[in-house]
Amino acid sequence: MPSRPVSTYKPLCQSDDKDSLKNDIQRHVISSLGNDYDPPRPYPYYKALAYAVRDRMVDRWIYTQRRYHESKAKRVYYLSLEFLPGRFLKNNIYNLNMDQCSRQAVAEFGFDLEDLSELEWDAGLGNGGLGRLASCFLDSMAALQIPGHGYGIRYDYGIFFQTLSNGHQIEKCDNWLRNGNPWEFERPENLYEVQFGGHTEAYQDENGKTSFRWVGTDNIMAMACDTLIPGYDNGHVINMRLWAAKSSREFNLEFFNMGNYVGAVEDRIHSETISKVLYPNDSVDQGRELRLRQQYFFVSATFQDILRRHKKHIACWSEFPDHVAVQLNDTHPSIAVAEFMRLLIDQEHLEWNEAWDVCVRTFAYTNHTLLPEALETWPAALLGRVLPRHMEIILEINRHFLAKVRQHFPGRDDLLEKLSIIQEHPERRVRMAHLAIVGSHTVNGVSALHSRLLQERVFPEFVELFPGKIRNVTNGITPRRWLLQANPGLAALISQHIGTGWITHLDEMKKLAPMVDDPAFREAWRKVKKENKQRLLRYVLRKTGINIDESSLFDVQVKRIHEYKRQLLNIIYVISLYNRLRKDPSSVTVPRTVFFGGKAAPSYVAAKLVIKLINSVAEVVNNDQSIDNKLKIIFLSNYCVSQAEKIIPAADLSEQISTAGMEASGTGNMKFALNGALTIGTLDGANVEIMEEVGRDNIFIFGLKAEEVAEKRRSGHNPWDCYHQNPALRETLDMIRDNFFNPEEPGIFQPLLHSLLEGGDHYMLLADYADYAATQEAVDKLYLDQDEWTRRSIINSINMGKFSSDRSIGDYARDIWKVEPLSRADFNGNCPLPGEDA
Ligand code: 26W
Repeated sequence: MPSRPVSTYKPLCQSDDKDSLKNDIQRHVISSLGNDYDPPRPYPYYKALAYAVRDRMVDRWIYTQRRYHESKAKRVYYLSLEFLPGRFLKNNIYNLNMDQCSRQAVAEFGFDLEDLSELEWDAGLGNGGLGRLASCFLDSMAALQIPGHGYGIRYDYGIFFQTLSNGHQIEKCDNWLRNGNPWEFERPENLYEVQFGGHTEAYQDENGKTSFRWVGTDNIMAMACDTLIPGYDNGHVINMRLWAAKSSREFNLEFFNMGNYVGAVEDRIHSETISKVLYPNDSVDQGRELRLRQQYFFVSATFQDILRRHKKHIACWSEFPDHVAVQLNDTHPSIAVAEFMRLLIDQEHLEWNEAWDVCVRTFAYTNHTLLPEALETWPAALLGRVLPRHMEIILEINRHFLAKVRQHFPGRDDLLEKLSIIQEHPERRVRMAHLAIVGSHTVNGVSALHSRLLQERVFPEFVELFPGKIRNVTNGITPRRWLLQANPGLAALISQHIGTGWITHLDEMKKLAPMVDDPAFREAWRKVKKENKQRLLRYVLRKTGINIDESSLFDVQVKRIHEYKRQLLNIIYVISLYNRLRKDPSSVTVPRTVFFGGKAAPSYVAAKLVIKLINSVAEVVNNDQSIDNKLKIIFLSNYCVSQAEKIIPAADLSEQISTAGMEASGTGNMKFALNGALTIGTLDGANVEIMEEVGRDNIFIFGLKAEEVAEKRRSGHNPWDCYHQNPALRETLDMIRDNFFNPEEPGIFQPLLHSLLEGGDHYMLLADYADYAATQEAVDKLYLDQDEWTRRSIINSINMGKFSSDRSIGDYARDIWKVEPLSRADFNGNCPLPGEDA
């Protein structure tokens, strides 16, 4: 197709004023939704508004595409099995600067934008931090005008919907597409074919060279579903392209012609299962065949799409990495290394070394975890069966790699085994992290501490072999969703004093530093927090029927439930607080509401038991009239992005209490601090850098450091010593043992106690308990001094500049991708004049 110059693009040019928006909404109610516009009903009006907003993005997107094309800018492809965008409506409205006119438009139909927005189902296509990070990164790429694309899978069912039954987690399927999805464009007319299974065969090509082909495969089609991601007030719109599996037409036809109609339909259903469901594990790899198929399905479709876009514009393959950077979000898409080699060698007929050079210069890989059980490996037999040609290529990559290892470390056969992409015992498996490291030019961890531990503990020999390859890019969060949108009161207060520059330059929040000493400003800051707490309180009342005291300290731990995140440490402390209250209500000076939220992987028995324990304790504590309403425990079911937006702005205290050395970064920690919560946390992940930014005096740090945890594990830690030395801890553990909270189901919490006392307390809960409890008392003490608390709250919030995902994306763009932002587009809702040069 001939290229279409920017200058000839004629936008449809819907204007963003209220009246044209109203017009479009009613038009969509009629012609897109087939409804009567009168009387206005909320759901069709929500959807019609979404369509009207989408209309305004499409113009800008096409325009952005043309600018990429014309400028021949280098592009970034962010490959991720997970994206966790949450709701789109308000986000898109804010980013397009349509806030005012949208509110007015819907108000004139009798609606409130907040209420309409609640009708949208969260897009929950991710498990937790890694998926949400991917979505924050897309927002920042769009904000910074970086030519970027997100690629992933359009799961029919996202992360499960969590309900509680008698305090136990119950998983329900998240049928998020049930009412359709007004944001996406499905593209059934453009499909790519993805191969599976079959076998490889050698043949002589026309020059007599031995080549390989992959034949006899089962094929599945990939259909693109595009969701547009607008930058903040800049006319730049990027695309998140998610693949949905479709049955291959030919294959069906064959069955059909054989008269096997039902067989054909069954086969179709079978093919389409590939993109049915997101795997709900956020750390332990279950090694299921369908998961491998998902990974390859999405990688194959993505590379066909990338090559289609770039092939015709490059003179030779060696310049491909000057046009394309591919970022692998964890090892989940790392089969891409083998796939790209296959395409270059089998289809493009490059020599091995030439292809390898192109491949390594194209990829970079982000590691998100130090947990050994989370490092993906695939049984060689399985990989060989599902992707036989890739298995051959991986073995060849490994042969070349091990030759390099031998050369570098002569006589060190132990290292060959350690570094090999293939693990031999107890079963032959492919180590995807090794494949990703070897196949990339850069590997990064996600916080300073995590990157250092990666270098020192997990991959020291790789550091020696590839000096400078393993680096750090500290994570970040988008201030558009996590402050502007989630906390409009605070955003308005900030803008009132320093203008709106902070929205795209979060460092500018520092301009508020002099205001810390202004009592009126502190008062205004407190007022916003109070209103946010009232908003959350109303939500909790609606959802649980529980009344909470708005003046109590809102103490919050929301994140996936995992032993290393230590929700158990938190609830054990809460029980000890309860015990103090039972003995003497006046001994506790600060009333607290302790919030928990988070999902446990369905097969993670210990994590599910922690949920049950929290709920059992809540049941007893919340119904105990003797404690003067000084303690409430709230487990909010189905924690998700939209719920986080309600909880985080209302928090006083942010619990970031993982065992040091185990949380790669954390990003919730950043969201809370940005919204003025004080952190109680260990020196883990990005907490370390948060402390550096806000100052040691403005954060509650406790517990063992990463090195001390390692040392204690080596030298042996005796949990019984902690038990015997701390009467409050002992009392608490005894109550759990004696079924105080679960008289109806005696013994159910024994496994938790066992892992603490008999199982060696791997996560150092008991080792850190005393310091945690003492630090919680320091929290209470400070909370009594509301003025000082507010001062520190402000200091936290205004020093979060480093944790904007704009900074993270800026680092990636400059240091890893080597891409330049496009200059600011002229297209800002206004049509460029014909012939005008953008
Ligand atoms: C194979 C199953 C699986 C699925 C997801 C294994 C591992 C994962 C992710 C690595 C889990 C995850 O979300 N990790 C989190 O990534 C965040 C973004 O970098 C970090 O802030 C968190 O500390 C890290 O736990």
